[in-house]
Amino acid sequence: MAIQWYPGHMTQARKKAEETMEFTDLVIEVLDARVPEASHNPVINEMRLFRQRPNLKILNKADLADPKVTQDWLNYFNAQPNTKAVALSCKKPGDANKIPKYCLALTPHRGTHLKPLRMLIMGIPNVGKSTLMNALLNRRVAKVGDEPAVTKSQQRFDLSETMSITDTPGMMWPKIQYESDGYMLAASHAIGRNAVIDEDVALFLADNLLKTYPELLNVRYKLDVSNMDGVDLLEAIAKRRSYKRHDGLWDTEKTAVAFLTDYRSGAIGRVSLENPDSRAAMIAISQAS
Ligand SMILES: Nc1nc2c(ncn2[C@@H]2O[C@H](COP(=O)(O)OP(=O)(O)OP(=O)(O)O)[C@@H](O)[C@H]2O)c(=O)[nH]1
Ligand SMILES: [Mg+2]
Repeated sequence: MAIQWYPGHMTQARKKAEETMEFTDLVIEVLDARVPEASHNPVINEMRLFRQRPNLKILNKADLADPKVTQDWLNYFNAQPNTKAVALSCKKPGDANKIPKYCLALTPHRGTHLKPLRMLIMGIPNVGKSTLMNALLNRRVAKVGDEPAVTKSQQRFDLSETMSITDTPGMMWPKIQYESDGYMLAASHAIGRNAVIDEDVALFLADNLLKTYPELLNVRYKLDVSNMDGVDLLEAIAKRRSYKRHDGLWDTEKTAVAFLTDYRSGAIGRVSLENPDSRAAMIAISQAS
């Protein structure tokens, strides 16, 4: 089942972003460091390139991602033109302080009283845009929360007399091209729960993590996961935790939610769901079929 989520308010958010882009000098695109390409909205790129705005990509939630894979992604993005990529954790005090410096380096003609630097924070839902905004301003101006579509409208603030910053509502795009991207986004909580079935998403996540981080799963769930597939793993977790329904069957829904929560909170460990090589392979297979 392909996951698609494009609620009505995002059409409005897109129109508003297009308007603001005209009066923007640089786009700060916030990505989820665990799924950096899957969390990249192609529509944001179209808008940015139409106005030829440079791009600072932030691989946020780096505290939850595999540091080695994050470094591979930074090398990959930093090879792109007119782009600078950095990894950070907006929740860590001080981590966002280096952002203005990177933005100024990308826009050498802005950042003066005459020509202030106008930055626009964009990205899909729940990647930490508003957390970044609050960190940059060092006060809580924007509401944040671990669910998609918390921010409903744009908010602009002055960082200094020569810099301003605008937070925007999370934006999806009308059609997610690759099925696995939909699952990665749902696992990472960028997609509304009304558009997904938790058990399906948990199964995708279990299969993905079994391939790349079996040791972390062994430790977290006190199991031997060798020879297990996703279904086996979720059933083993249900058994270990005694998640049973009233009718005596294993509670697959409760298990799925617990497993997803463990991933989202970092309880399994620092993991990435894709790396540049796995992404290239996924695209090659998809194009061949
Ligand atoms: N672990 C971790 N969590 C983070 C980080 N940045 C943000 N979060 C959490 O991610 C969740 C979403 O943060 P928001 O700032 O509301 O995300 P947003 O992109 O503004 O989301 P929308 O407004 O819904 O589009 C919150 O629970 C934050 O606490 C980070 O660097 N690390
Ligand atoms: Mg927000």
